[in-house]
Amino acid sequence: GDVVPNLSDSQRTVLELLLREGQGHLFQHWQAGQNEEDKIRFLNQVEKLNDNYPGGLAAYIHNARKLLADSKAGRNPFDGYTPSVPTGEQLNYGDEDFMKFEEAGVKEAKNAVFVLVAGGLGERLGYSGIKIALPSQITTETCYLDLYIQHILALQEASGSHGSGIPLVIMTSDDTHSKTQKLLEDNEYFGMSPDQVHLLKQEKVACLADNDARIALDPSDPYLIQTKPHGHGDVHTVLHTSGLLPRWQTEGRKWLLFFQDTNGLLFKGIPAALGVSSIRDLDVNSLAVPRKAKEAIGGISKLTHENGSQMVLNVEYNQLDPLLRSSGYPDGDVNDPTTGYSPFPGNINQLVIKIGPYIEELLRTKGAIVEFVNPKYKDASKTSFKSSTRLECMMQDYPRTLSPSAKVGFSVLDTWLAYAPVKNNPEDAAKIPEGNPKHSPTSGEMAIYKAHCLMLRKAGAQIEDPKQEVFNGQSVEVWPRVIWSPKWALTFADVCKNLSGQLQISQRSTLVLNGAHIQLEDVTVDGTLLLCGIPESEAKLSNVRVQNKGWSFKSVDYKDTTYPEVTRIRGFELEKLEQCSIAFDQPGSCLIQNVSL
Ligand code: UGB
Repeated sequence: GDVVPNLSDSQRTVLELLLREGQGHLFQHWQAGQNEEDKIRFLNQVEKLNDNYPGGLAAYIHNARKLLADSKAGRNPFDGYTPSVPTGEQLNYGDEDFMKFEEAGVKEAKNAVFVLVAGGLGERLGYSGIKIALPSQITTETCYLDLYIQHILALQEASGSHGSGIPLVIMTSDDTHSKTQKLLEDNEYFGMSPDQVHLLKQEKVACLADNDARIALDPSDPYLIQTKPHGHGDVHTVLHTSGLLPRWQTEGRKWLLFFQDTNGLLFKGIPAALGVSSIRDLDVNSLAVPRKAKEAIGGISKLTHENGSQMVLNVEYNQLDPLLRSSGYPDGDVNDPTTGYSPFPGNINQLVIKIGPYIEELLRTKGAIVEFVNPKYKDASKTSFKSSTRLECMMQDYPRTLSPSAKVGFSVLDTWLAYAPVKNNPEDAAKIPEGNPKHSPTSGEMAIYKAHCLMLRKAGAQIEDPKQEVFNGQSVEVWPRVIWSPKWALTFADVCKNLSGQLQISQRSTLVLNGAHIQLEDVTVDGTLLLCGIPESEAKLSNVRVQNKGWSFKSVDYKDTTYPEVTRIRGFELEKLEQCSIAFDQPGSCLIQNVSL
């Protein structure tokens, strides 16, 4: 009473809670009559931490004690389970089944809600801004958030979405919230209506100083609890508490599509994956790609318990190797020599979840998700930590608590089509052995060109082979720089519909297609061709040959600080020498034929 007079009831409640939970050390330095404002600030923070965790701070401390004890004893969450390779839907780009799934997925998109987790800072990338503001590629400089919104708007249009359009949720954190808000406002929400976009902020959780889950104070402020991010699993908690889920269900929405911040190819697999969820009526459908052993993506595994129960689940990359070693695979996480890939499909954290069962499950769990702890111990006695730790959670762990009757599946897509994340800084990427994915801004950009070229090839176009070049110490394939907006094509059927005769593109070329109705019939590009059209225009190029000096990449060393950070991390800039640019900016049809430009 003397040390902290005049407390509100809620402040007193959390103070008593901490004392009850063995956290008296937090108050040891408190003196009567001193630092009154700091004490109130501290208790306000405690109230917030208590409100933001399902079950409050007491539950957090109890969960932490249990997980820390398990970690000290070397118990892992999958003890008693044996992993095996599960079977899922294998999707082959452009074949009949793929096209059937894509068609169903586009129709179903009107019943979808998209959820982007973008609370991470991307420390591994070493970029000081928010990752969704980075250009996905520099030919059109479309940033990731713009790219995602363009796709959602194109799906909205193609599916005949009703009412207020397809909602987009963006989970932010204190690290990313205001910059995300500003990016949206500065760009008029990239064409979305502001009420379509919901920013939900995740809060950090208290750090823990030892195995008794004693909460850590911030080293620079004795009246502040040190906090750290709780992980992307918070997305389920923030959705549960937002009150938005029942509203969407009432509006007839059926699917939630979760996705991550920097994958320039992620929407290439979404129509087919949504089609799989809808046709197979899956409660959970995870997108996957073939995985290289030790790649920093989880492995989708079938886990069979000693008691016979089974679940299909992501096993995170740091847990897969020890789990395999302890269950009869002495070599751990290694490639199958016949395929050169890990036998476990790689989780790319794009999840399609059916909204009805999701709401029921979150009501049952109060939005909580299975957690883990990863303390860095000082020594083998595991009695003290090098630095404070905290509980974490992952969004792909959602199926962990589902009943065995839930329909949990996954869909495997080609990596070239669906997965090109940007996570690693140039120095780390350059150290990754040849043949393994770099996951850098350099590789992420090149993958977008390659995907478009391979899709065109699949549709019958003649695309010259790529050239091998080195940027920022990474050897990459440079394909012709083909970019199209989702208005031009969302599916393989759209690509085929827009092409007739022969399309030929040389390696040094750039082709940008930005418009809903642009037909190419017998077109040859050797240089740069930029085509854009308003929605009311119907354009066709027939028997057209384009030749000019084009655009090329000039190498930039990441250490060269005369360049902006965004250029340095990808390792090249664009030299625009010459181009042919045509804008179809009048309503009605326009035919350009039998010319060399
Ligand atoms: N994120 C948040 O929104 N909040 C957080 O607190 C943390 C992250 P990382 P990670 O496909 O590439 C995941 O750090 O965790 C957002 C999967 O676990 O890029 O190493 C963040 O903004 C792994 O199984 O990824 O690995 C970003 O959008 C595999 O699927 C997203 O969460 C791998 O991603 C992912 O954060 C992958």
